Amino acid sequence: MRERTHRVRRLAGILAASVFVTNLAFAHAGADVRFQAPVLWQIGHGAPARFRECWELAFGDLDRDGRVDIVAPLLDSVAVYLGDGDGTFDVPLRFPLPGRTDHPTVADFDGDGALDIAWGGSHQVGVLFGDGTGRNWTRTTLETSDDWSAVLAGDFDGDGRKDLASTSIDASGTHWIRSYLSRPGRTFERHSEAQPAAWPKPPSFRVCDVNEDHLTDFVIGGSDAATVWVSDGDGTFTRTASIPALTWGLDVGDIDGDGHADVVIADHGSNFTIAMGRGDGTFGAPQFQPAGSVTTSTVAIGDLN
Ligand SMILES: [Ca+2]
Ligand SMILES: [Ca+2]
Ligand SMILES: [Ca+2]
Ligand SMILES: [Ca+2]
Repeated sequence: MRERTHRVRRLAGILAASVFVTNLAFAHAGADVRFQAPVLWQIGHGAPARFRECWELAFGDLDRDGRVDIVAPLLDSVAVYLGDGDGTFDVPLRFPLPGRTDHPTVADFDGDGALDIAWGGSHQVGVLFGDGTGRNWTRTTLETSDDWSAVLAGDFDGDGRKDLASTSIDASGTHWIRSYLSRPGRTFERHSEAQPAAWPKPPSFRVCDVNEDHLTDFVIGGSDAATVWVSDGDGTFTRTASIPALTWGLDVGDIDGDGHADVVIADHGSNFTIAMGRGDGTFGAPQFQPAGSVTTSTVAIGDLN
């Protein structure tokens, strides 16, 4: 059993972001759902959040003990919080990166059964290959040419092994979708396509198989629409839908139970924008769901009752 120094139960001085640990208490009588008090950690870059700045955590069992662990972005590193299984986490382990990242993602890219961490950021896309302990990582850099990149993980070519894709902006302002299809020996087959569609930095995005062909697709937010990109299977993507909405946050899931993925968008207004999927990569006309008195900036789909 690994040595535990001391547990992180609460880190004071939250600067900009917090997360509700998945230590949830459900009362199953009727629709009465209660949560335990949240545990707070500091993440981000050690500075107050800028306008529309967004950091995201990645989740997975990095040390293969059956307990969920967390990867958090920091200014010049990622922090790995190994879960204790009761809603608490060990002291975070920091692993340096060559620059800033906002959205680390977790998947097994080399197919060895141990989760790896991918990141994109300023002049960098790379992978930290894990050994299944959560404590030892081998860093590989895949891309350095773009001013900024964000990464998505999924099986884009359908061979059963997780691949990497990035959305990026280069020094000339050109937007790119690049893909890195996983190949043996921790190598990647690269594809790059310039795209006319613009998205903010950093965008909101989610991966999902929206056209039900078992190839991972993605939905990405933009300043006037969220666009749906369906995988062609060869490392390229085709835009199949554009859902008009200023997109601060979005999520993809089957919200009406018809088996097809739907999109919900938080537009920083008083409504959520909802587009029902048809299962072929296209979506119906946007509908609007009042959000009450709050301003919508992020959204997550889940079965809460
Ligand atoms: Ca774990
Ligand atoms: Ca791996
Ligand atoms: Ca693959
Ligand atoms: Ca698909």
